[in-house]
Amino acid sequence: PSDDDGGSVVAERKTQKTKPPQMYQVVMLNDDYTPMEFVVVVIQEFFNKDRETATQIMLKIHLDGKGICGVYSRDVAATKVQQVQEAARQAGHPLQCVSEPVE
Ligand code: TYC
Repeated sequence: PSDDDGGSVVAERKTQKTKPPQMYQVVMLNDDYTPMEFVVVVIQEFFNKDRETATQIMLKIHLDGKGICGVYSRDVAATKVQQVQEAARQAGHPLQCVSEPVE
């Protein structure tokens, strides 16, 4: 028995075949009812931000109407949106977030 594959060699690609995957930003939307503290906790919990960063993002959303909480592959972004929607639903807050392709 031997590890030798018999000498076959897979040619190295000289040009890149695949593009990097489309990334999606998860955008949180402002509303008049969701408590600031709830938004900060959600951003910390689901977007892995420290409290200071989460507070800055929340205030940006509050002032600008929306803000990016993170950028992920399509599936991960969709999961984040679902997690936020479920947490908001459970708490009875109207907090909304969407995912959209970057660029
Ligand atoms: N505007 C809300 C308030 O004044 C706070 C808030 C911030 C709500 C961000 C949603 O995504 C949001 N209580």
